[in-house]
Formats: sequence, C-alpha cells, structure tokens
Amino acid sequence: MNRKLLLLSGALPALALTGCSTRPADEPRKPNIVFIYSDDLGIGDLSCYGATAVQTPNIDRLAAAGQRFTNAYSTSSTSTPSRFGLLTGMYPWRRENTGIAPGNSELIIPTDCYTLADMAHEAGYATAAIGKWHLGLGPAGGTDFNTEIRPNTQDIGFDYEYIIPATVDRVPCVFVENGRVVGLDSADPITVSYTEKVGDWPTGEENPELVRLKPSQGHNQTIVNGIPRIGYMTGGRSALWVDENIADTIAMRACRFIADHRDRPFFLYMGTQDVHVPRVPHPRFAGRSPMGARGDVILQLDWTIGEVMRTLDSLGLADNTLLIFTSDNGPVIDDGYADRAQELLGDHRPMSIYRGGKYSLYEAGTRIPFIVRWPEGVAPGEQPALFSQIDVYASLAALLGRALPEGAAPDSRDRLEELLGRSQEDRSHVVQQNLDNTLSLIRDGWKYLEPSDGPAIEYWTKTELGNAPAPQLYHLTEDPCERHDIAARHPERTAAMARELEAVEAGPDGDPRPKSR
Ligand code: NG6
Ligand code: CA
Repeated sequence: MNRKLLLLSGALPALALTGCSTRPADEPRKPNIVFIYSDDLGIGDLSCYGATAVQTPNIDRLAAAGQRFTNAYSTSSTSTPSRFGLLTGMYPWRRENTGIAPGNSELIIPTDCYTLADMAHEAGYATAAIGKWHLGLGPAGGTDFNTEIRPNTQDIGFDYEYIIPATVDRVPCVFVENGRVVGLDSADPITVSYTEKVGDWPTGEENPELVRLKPSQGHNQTIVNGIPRIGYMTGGRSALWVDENIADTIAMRACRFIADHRDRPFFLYMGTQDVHVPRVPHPRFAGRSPMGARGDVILQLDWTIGEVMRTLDSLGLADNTLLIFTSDNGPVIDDGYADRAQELLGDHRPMSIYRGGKYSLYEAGTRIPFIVRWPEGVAPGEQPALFSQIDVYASLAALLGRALPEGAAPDSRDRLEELLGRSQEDRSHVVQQNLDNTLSLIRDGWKYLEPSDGPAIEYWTKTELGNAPAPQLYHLTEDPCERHDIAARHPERTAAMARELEAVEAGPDGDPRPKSR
C-alpha cells in the first residue's frame, strides 16, 4: 500500500505566520549552509579517515578544522533514496518509487512536501541545488527535456538549480538550469527512453568498437562522448556535457552561487558526480594517483572541495559558513566500467575495515565519511556519536530556529548538539536500507538485520547485500566487521530489536511501508 506524505499543503499557511524572510538587525548572524554530497565515496577513501594511497589535503583541512564523524550513516546504500531521505526527512522506504531513478524519471519528491530547502527558503536563505540531482524532474509519465521542465527543484524549495538530472552514467548527458536544458538547440530536440532505442546514435551493444571506455557490466546503451551509458538518447548535440569538464562546471557554478549571494544567507545543496562511474577525470588529474581513474577522481573531488573552501575564504565567508561534507552511500570498486579500479587498487581500502559496500546492508553500505566545519560555531574534534543523515533536516531547522509544519520531516530528529560536536550522545537507533529495501537497526552497539528473501549477492558487483532468510545479529562494538552472526545465541535481543524495527517501520502514523524496491 502506498502511503501519502504527511505534508499537507494545508499546513503551510500556518507556517507563513511564523515566516521571517528578513532578520531583525539585532538577531545573531545565521550561518550560511553548504551541504556537499559526494557520490559513492567510501569512509576509507580520504586521508583524514586513514587512507594512505591517496591524499586529500583539502578535505583533510576541512576535517582538521571541524568535526570528523566516525559513526555517521546515510539512510540508504544507493543514491536516490539517501538523497530523498536527506531532503524530506522521511525514510525513503516509506514510499514507493524511491529506488535508483532513471534519467527521465518524474520528480520523486512531491511538490507539497515541505523539504529541507523549503525550510531554509522560509528562513530567508537563498537556496540552490547544484550538481548531481538524481531525484527525477518533471511530471509523472516522464520528463520532456525540450520545454521548461516542471516541476523541478524550484517547486520543492530551491531558488536556483544547475543540475545533472540523474547520474553521469545515465542519459540525458546534459545539465539543466532552472528547468531548461543548458545549450539546447530547439532544432535538435532531445528524445530519451529507458525501454527502447530512440534515434540512430550508436549503442555500446551494437557498436562496441566505438567506445573509449568499455563496460564491465550493463552500460551498453547509447554512446555519448565515446562512453556507453544506461538509457537511450538522441538529439541535443549542442547541449551534451564533456565528461572531463563536469567537475569544473559543478565547482564553478557552486562558487558563482556563493559569490553572488555573499551578502545574504544562503543554503547550497551541492552534489558532485565524483566518484561515481564513469570515472573520467579532467586531464590535469588523469594519471595523478597510483590507483588509476578511481584514485584520480578522488583527487578531483578533493580539488572541488578546495575550490569551495577557497571561495568562502576569499569572500570572508568561511568563518560563518556551516559546511557539511559527506557521501550518499558506501563505495564500490567495479561499478560497471572496465576502468581497472580493481586491478590498481593495491592496498587501498575504500570500505575501510567494513563488510559489504554500496548496495549493502552491511556497514560499508551506509557508514560514510561525514565532516562538519563552522569556525564560528563548531570546535574541531572527532565525533564518535551514532548519527544519521536523516537528522540533518531537523537539526538545521533547529539551528535556524524554524518550527516545522505538522507532518514535515517525520523521521528527522533535532540532533543539533551532536551535529555541531557539542554533545557526543548516540542517536537512540539508526536504520539502514539496502538495494532491496531490506532494513537493519543499530542500537547500543548491536545490529539487527531483518530477514529477507532477496538475493545474498548483488548480481553485477558481487557485493554481499546482507539479505538472508533468517534474522542476523552482530555485536558491532566487538565485531565491527560483522563476521559473527550471533542471532541464534541471543534470541531475546534479536526479537526485541525486530520489534523495535517494526515500531520504526510503523512510522509516526502507524502506516505500514510498501514492500517494493
Ligand atoms: C546500477 C548501475 C551502477 C550505478 C547504480 C546507481 C549497472 C550495471 N549498474 O544499476 O553503475 O549507476 O545503478 O548508483 O548498470 S547510484 O549511486 O546513483 O545509486
Ligand atoms: Ca551514490
């Protein structure tokens, strides 16, 4: 059964009464907020989290000046649901159609949902979504990329957008700015399909000799810039991105937004395409790491973060900007292109010590790097508290002094003290989600994985998904690598945690969740 968002539009007029788009002169300055989602970055991929084969000096500098979280989680082990959870404050598994979105998906967040961006906007912030989006655009039935695409992010709280509709391995390979494909020539309209070939552009399947980056799995549909993608497209030649320049474009747009809004508070939601596949670094990063393309795009990502930091510094904004840097899900090594990531990995451990990876219910699926820097409000240090990205929304609302409308961000809790490193209290529990919508619950150093008839292994990447017909229990504190399933030895704890997970699933209003992916 599907479940409607609780965010009734009727609740919004009430909010207008408390709305304050301008700040009285004597009120303390509210910080700017920059939230940066990297893509598929592992907790072991950064030198500030222990990597030695690759150096990330800019992100390290960020971590040294802020709080470096060691027990922080995304809600989900893939991109679309984690982003949905972050922006809505609702667990994605409560709604159907929140799995990995195709490039022509409709906007997945309902326009009557009061999002994190709505909250910031109502607080008087200039809001922007820049970079990877992957939450769909346009109406149900699919996106028409040749007209003004509505609804877009501007219908869910963002004043400005400059986005990649889905991922860099999915068509259409274009940027969208405020509902319009950037650089589109109306004489060469774009057609996109995820079900059948459209137009006559070659595909990886038909013309494998034309590709410059071979797929290892899937990724054999339309070839754009010599790279075979997921999905079919034709048209829009003048609008196609150049893969090597995507990081520059995102960094430049983000820095420009910051500079343009230096005189008022802003909320920038920024998604890098790095380090998702296809990993195609700019020539200035190509070959710079010992690990091939995957290492090179980690360096490129570090450069991007450095650009944002440099811009904040140069405008005198760094001290009063709360900058959060994290990842949408755990790492994957071979994610569908033969880019030699596995062969060149050496001793580097993107998953750190953890089991699984992207797609998985095991720790490496959702335990992500998470860094918070705000020189005026956050003392440097390490944050060991159990923390979930689901709480970013309510915590930032608390920071901005905003009461949320009835039903908004139903799963998000105010953990501002922990976000700012002023308390190290654990969240009472954390819920994780794998590719198959199987859930697990962490509490008091224990982890319960619900039984599932889903596959044990992800077919393409061979990642252990954590699905098993019997419940699993791990003592995370003693066994962070999840080697010893001790559910049979602890039937009472297992049953108690199963009940607790059921109570979370029942949700604020007791509705059950849909069971589909
Ligand atoms: C998978 C893709 C993978 C990636 C993922 C989504 C294949 C074989 N694999 O289906 O390459 O695109 O979807 O990643 O096609 S995410 O980080 O955006 O969720
Ligand atoms: Ca991702």
